[in-house]
Amino acid sequence: MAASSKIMLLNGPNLNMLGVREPALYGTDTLDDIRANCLAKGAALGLQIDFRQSNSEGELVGWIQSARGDHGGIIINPAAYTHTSIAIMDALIAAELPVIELHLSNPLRREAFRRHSYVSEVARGVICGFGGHGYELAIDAMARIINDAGDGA
Ligand code: CA2
Repeated sequence: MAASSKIMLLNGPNLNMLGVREPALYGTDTLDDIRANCLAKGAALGLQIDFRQSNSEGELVGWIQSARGDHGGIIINPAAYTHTSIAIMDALIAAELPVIELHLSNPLRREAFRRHSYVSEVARGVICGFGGHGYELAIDAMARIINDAGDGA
């Protein structure tokens, strides 16, 4: 499959707990449910979704580095690293790929410490507040970005 049709979809710390704890904030879907929806959405759009989750900042940085030249774009829900990780921001810059930042909740409606995102500074756009459906919206948006780039736009 061509590099541009492979999308790295990364999930940060504690998102493996989805559906098990805090359903009022993050919904009742498990990460496996979301993964299945993403793979189906990607297949419908001719995209391969490389869906991963890690609780480790270093592992996320390594995956971002490996996407360069091998994937067409990065969709990332960095979870709490959104608000703390210059390392993830730097890796995203170095990847030289379109980045979409994604959140289940709307961090701007929550505590003040969630109002700053290092990732937003390097993302093409941000999708937040739509629960698990946001993942499908992000894949749609990335498909449009990749198709437009192929058109020479
Ligand atoms: O809304 C989002 O997607 C967040 O990225 C979720 C992060 C939070 O730190 C961000 O500000 C917004 C937290 C993820 C924790 O996920 C859990 C899931 C179930 C139970 C406990 C935590």
